[in-house]
Amino acid sequence: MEKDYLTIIKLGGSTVTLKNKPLSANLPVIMELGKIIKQITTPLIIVHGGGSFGHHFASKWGLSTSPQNANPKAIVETRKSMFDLHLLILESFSKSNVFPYTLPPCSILDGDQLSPFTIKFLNVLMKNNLIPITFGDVIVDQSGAYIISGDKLMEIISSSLPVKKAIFTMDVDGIYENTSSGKSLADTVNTETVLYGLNSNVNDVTGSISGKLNSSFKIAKNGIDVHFVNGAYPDRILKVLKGRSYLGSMIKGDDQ
Ligand code: IP8
Repeated sequence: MEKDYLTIIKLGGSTVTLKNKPLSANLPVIMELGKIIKQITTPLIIVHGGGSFGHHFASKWGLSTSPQNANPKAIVETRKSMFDLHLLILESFSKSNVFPYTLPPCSILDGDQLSPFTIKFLNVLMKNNLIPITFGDVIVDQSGAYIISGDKLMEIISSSLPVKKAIFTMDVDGIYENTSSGKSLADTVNTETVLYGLNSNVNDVTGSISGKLNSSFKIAKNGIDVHFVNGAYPDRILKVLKGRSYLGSMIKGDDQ
């Protein structure tokens, strides 16, 4: 694969679901995202979050990002909800002739890296005009059962592949900073930015905005620009990819 070649997009749970209404997909937004993704001509890998599907059951059962000896029912119920959401996304995308190839995290990971087979396989999929897609899930290994977030998957993918841009969609316009007059959208974010509204979502077992930023700073350390846009306005994704100005926030690769 060429250097600096690939785009990775995380469709945030707050974008693809109605976060405060359990088990409700945001179908109109998913549909619009599909239409925009259809227009992306460069290689792409998609990750999606759990929103009111995965997080609903993870909170109900007390699953978290720390490994534990979990009830099998907790694992299966939480995973099933992610598959349900995933199928809704696949169905919606296929109406826009967008054809993702599903890869649950357990099929691509070797510890906290992509397996060597996965790296070859992702290339094969993209050469066959398929868009690899994965999602936050419940992992089970020797240490127990734990949630892997889509943000962590973005981090893992970007450390193994020649990613040029990473894009996170959110239900707000980007990352907000504290200012004397309250809050304002931060054009660029760095480790000095005084952030507004951290951990505002109590039902998010993977850390909400602070978890996302944590992963994003790690991605940016690999020299990759990380962009945050409102998923309800998916044309902003195309603007990012075309290098045009857009409403949103970014962390500049290597810029910390
Ligand atoms: O929404 C969480 O993924 P995220 C997945 O990307 C589950 O943090 C199963 C809660």
